[in-house]
Amino acid sequence: MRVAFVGLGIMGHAMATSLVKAGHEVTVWNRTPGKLVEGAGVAPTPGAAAQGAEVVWLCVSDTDAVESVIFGADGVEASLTEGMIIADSSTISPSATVKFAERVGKKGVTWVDAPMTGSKIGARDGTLVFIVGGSEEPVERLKPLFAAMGKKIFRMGEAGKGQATKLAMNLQIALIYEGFAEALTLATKLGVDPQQLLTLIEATMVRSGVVDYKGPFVMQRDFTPNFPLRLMHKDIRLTLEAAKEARVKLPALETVEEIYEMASEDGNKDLDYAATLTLLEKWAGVQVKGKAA
Ligand code: NA7
Repeated sequence: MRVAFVGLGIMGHAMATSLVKAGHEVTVWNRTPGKLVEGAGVAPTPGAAAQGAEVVWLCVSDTDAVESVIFGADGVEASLTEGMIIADSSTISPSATVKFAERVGKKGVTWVDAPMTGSKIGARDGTLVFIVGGSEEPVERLKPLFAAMGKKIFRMGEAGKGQATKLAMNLQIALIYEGFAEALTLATKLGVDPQQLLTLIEATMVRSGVVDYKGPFVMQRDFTPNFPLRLMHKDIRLTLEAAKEARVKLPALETVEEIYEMASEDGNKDLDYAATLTLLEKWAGVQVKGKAA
């Protein structure tokens, strides 16, 4: 398929590379020039990238970035023609997604929100899981592209429902990790070996995918970003906004948001979100260390 790929960050670069490897005809655009994908064409603007494309795939930071690459100066909008699909893998506001979908719908263009989970490693290995909102027909047409970049798709309903579900998923990741980080901090302060605590967690119902994944990194104090703290913080804020719009109260997430705010102020925003642990350690006056650290 002819695909315009907009946004070559940690995730987008790997995803566009997977599309090229699967034989699709890809043209890329990135805000900061100089980021290239081997085998793909480069366009000077998002609008130019979208010219003649069947699908415009987005992977940019946030709601404002999506709005600007689609509807801003030199944006995709001027190149939209009937039958095109915009697929958005950025994690953004569900209600803004519905508005964007309505606006491009007037030109006969369908919007599919396709945020994903699987982080940097999933994007590199083409094993992402896509959480999709949009009508069945365009989602079906996108299947070869999903297959090139991921291992599974879950269609959750019409446009916006992918984003809504993604926020509900990240809410859990943030809270589960925070529970793990608080447990490690308390146990260390009370003189328990954190490595032994991790072994116990893994042998009991306390075990979780989040801890399976993050535990080994934390034990080695490796906070290089698989999923940067600043992006998880953005998702937490989006979740709280969506909750406010829907008049839902999320007291635990509100507290975790404050921790992310302070951890960012402490200079951790470009590290992995696992680095929120370092703030708890600072307050407790301890450092969690596994045997390998
Ligand atoms: P990164 O690595 O922070 O990359 C973000 C990308 O978004 C990068 O290409 C940025 O371009 C681009 N960006 C950011 N703001 C804008 C604006 N205003 N206009 C155009 N392009 C912009 O994030 P990830 O790849 O890890 O994640 C991307 C999304 O997937 C995000 O929503 C996650 O939550 C999930 P730059 O190179 O900085 O010029």
